[in-house]
Amino acid sequence: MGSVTSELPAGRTPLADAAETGLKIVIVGGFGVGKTTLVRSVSEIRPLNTEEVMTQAGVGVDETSGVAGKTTTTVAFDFGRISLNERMVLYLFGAPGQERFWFLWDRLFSGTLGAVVLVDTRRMDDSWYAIDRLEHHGTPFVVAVNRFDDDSAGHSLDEIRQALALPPHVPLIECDARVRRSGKDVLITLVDHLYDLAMARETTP
Ligand SMILES: Nc1nc2c(ncn2[C@@H]2O[C@H](COP(=O)(O)OP(=O)(O)OP(=O)(O)O)[C@@H](O)[C@H]2O)c(=O)[nH]1
Ligand SMILES: [Mg+2]
Repeated sequence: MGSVTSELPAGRTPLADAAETGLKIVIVGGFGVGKTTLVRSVSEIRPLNTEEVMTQAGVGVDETSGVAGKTTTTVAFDFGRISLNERMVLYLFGAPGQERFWFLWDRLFSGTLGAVVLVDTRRMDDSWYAIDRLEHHGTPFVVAVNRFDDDSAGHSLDEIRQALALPPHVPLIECDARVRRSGKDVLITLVDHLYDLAMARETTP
């Protein structure tokens, strides 16, 4: 495990004939952490996005502090696809980040093999809900810190692990959701983690 065959830019890529294993992965995290951006940058098909323009009507409802410049928000989910190798395909579901859409999450988690929690260190509190829900569902996850350019505090991964009270076995990595290679590395980390968990289950009597 570890290498991704497709280096194609996002576009229409037919699914390989040999593809036989489809894994459902969800991307969760607080409002505006870059979930849609991540699905968009790694997907080999043009992703389905349910973005809506945030309007004046959302002022006071949509929580935009810390995400100035953001003009759209996900209202249902993002959907994308990436082939990890000839046989294994990941289907990516990006969750909506705003609190008023959180009721959709539990449905989105059904049949999910694993999840990525995207974290913006400027608004770390937003990550709690995602981590709580995943732990509640027993869905394995990795945490990826999406570093924004104006992240002046520059907390180390150790500090972030402590702040989120993450157990040592949960992988924690940095990424740039805008960069395809970086997004793929996050997904590979998750798949490796799932593999390790499955192996550990097999070897425990
Ligand atoms: N500078 C910088 N901007 C980013 C990064 N990732 C995402 N963005 C921008 O941040 C904004 C929010 O990204 P989205 O992908 O819409 O965030 P989201 O998590 O899907 O948001 P909701 O679905 O509304 O919760 C967009 O304008 C992105 O271009 C990053 O790593 N660095
Ligand atoms: Mg989104």
